Amino acid sequence: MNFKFSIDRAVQQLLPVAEKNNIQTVWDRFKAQQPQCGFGKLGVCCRICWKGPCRVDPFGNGPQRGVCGADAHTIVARNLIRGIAAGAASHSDHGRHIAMALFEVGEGHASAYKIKDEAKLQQVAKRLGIKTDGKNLQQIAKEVATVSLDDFSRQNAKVPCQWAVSTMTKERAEKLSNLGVMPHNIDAAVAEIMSRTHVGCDADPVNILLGGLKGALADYTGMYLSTELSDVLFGTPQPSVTSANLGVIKENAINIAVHGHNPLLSEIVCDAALLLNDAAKKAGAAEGFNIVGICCTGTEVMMRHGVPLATNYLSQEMPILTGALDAMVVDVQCIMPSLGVIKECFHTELITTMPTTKIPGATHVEFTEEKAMDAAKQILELAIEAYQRRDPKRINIPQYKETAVVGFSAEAIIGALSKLNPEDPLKPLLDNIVNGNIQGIALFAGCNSTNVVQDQNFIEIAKRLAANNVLLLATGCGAGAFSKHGLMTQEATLKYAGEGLKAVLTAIGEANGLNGPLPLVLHMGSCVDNTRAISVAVAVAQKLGVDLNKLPLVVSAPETMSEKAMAIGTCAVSLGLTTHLGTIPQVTGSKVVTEILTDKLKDLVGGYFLVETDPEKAAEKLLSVIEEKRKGLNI
Ligand code: XCC
Repeated sequence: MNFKFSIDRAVQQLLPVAEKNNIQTVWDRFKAQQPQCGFGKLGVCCRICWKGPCRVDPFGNGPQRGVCGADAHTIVARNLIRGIAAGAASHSDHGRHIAMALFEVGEGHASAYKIKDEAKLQQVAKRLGIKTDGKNLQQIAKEVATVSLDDFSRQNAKVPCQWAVSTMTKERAEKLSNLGVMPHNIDAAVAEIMSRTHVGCDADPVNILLGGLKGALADYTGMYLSTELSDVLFGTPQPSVTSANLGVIKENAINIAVHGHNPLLSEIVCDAALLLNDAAKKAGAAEGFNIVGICCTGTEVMMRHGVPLATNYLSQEMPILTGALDAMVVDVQCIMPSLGVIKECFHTELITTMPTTKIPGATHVEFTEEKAMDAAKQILELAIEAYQRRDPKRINIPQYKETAVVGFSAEAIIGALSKLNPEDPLKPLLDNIVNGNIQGIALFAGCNSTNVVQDQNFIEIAKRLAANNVLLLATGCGAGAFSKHGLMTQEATLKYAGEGLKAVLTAIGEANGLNGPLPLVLHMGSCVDNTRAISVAVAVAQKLGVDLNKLPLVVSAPETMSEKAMAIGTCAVSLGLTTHLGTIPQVTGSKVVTEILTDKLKDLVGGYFLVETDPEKAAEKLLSVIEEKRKGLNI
């Protein structure tokens, strides 16, 4: 197959290395899978029971129902919402882990952790209705953790998840409650999806999809508390300057990549690397330890400590191919099993850390909150040992890296705006939206996929929107793409932003002493951090006295692939936002489901999915949505 795999030049440099060494990469395996199963792609393959697998003939000639009688609509809807359940479970398990760590801190255990952002703890407590007078920080932490954990265990279905209702507009919360899709318990919402999609239960595609919305809102709840409680424990991100792409790997250092999603261990690895840096130097690495990031764990430490990002999802195998990565430490989610195979061809130590994510070929160092520092030290020792095995002749570090200004939490954005108007920080943003300097806001989220030339859709759509004065925000692997390609810089603003947008970003940048504009794309964090963008949107909506679906705000996941992304996308739609997908979701085998997702949901919740694989057309469509919303607001 002769196609371009990635626009990332570092990847382009290393793919021939893989070929020469007979190493299969994600793109080789994608090629080997062609042609992929058409039934699966349409979502009409059902593997829910052992009478099957069954599939519906999309051309109408063969069977139209599975053995049990489920038709294409039932099958497609069930498959989709099972994906949403898996996404919600993943994000929420991450959230539970953080909440448990906060609880331990409140109890006086888990000595590696402390409360780094007291103001945020107070603010979260207030939002959750917890009285704080006369209580010390530890007590407050424990109560916040307990109320958060209640969102995983409440049995009274009449009481909604507190992290959901307390963070959205009142109107939205009411709408979703009236639709019966507001979850009362994250775990129950996931379990409900699994049970209603068991053989012989829910067969009505509309009802099934409503279950999916509920699952997506459980995902929202889990994401929200993950982000906020991580800020409490590790600090709320503030802007800092760092860099991205494989050039961040250093020949003279012991390079350790942290990969996955959960910051609980990677934070401590960063602390331990500072403490033990001399050991690395003693082992011969002049520059000591060099921690770099991959995927969302990378993003978490990038946002809080300016740790450089090596790469995003699709190219996660590449750091090993540089021959200079000594250890890759993984926690949970988006970790390719192939890493265990590829690392066999190099000296790299692959280290798994979570009981639920073990990979054949990896060394397992079990992580617990109580013994976090011990695990981190053990990991550093393994990296030092691996470094001794490094073969200098095989080192091939692509010298590509771009500056990236990162760390735009909601607090950081409001803080920057407050330099223009301390009494009313949102006013300058609103004024500029009203006067058209900023036409609208686009949040880029989601993954990379082999179905798209890596990073291309992100970059092309963003440039087009920026030229049309759309303010750009990004999270997850989308943010990874922008940071690797130099779009999180002041230079990118000067080069690509339309005049209005440039003027606003420059005014904010100057007011904050940056001697120039804010970067073209604001890095808001990992995927759970999509809620940071939602929190700004909610504040804007509340100020305007409208609901979220009225705002000129769009979401784009132009290279999406994971179940978590299915959950996030559905959550954005449930919140009323038009959500673009640049890959075709596996639902097109059902006209009913496709119509609901791309059209009918608009009447129900205000949001819907806009599917467009062509980046140019996608940008045009997103711009028309923004225009339509502006008209609706009479601006
Ligand atoms: Fe995973 Fe978060 Fe997707 Fe990236 S964006 S591929 S889910 S790492 Ni979350």
